[in-house]
Amino acid sequence: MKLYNMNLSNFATKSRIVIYEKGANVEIAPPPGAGMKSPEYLAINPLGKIPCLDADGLIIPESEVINEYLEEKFPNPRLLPATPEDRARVRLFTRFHDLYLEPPLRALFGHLNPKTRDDKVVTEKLTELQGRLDQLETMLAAEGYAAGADFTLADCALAPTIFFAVNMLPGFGAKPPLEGRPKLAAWWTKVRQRPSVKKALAEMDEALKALLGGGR
Ligand SMILES: N[C@@H](CCC(=O)N[C@@H](CS)C(=O)NCC(=O)O)C(=O)O
Repeated sequence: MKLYNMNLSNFATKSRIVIYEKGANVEIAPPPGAGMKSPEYLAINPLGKIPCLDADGLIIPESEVINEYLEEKFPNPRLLPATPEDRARVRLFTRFHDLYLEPPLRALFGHLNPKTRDDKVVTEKLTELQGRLDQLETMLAAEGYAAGADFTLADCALAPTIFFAVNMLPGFGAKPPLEGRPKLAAWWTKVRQRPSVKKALAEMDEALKALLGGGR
């Protein structure tokens, strides 16, 4: 099995955390050719997005589909709970992440440079993102991991995006994501200690520093 990956991608990091957590025998490789839009990669994944799993010939794009597939293929340690109700609780976080929390953050990527940013878009997307972070604060379990005592796919989905939020928001002069959100702050402290998360976020951090330093 092979995961097409870029360390800076928060979606790919979702899947790397799962691979590390499970110690799964999955090769992690960059897309072939000149990146995500190369003819070589588009021939593998016509969506031209990262991540994508080549599951011994079955091509699976979409990080959450990949993660659920990995969960079924490598059931230990389990990252989805035992009951349908608890699984639904975890999936609410992963859907919330993909559909509502991540898009306003992604919309800010093109506006990091103060000289070229569109202030109207920045204000609009920051307002949306702060609202989503408030919603996340109400959703998080009172203690432990995102959905409760156990580390789950919910934590895998949230950690890379919160990493971006923590690193990016101060650059926009925005309220830091952890400020006034005690459950999010406590979760962030805890989840970063998890070895799988620590490793994947260190890789993201290195890639981010290389990008900001112009080295990539
Ligand atoms: N819904 C997709 C989103 C993947 C995604 O947007 N990945 C980014 C990198 S973080 C990408 O490939 N961007 C290039 C593009 O959208 O064309 C998933 O969950 O895997």
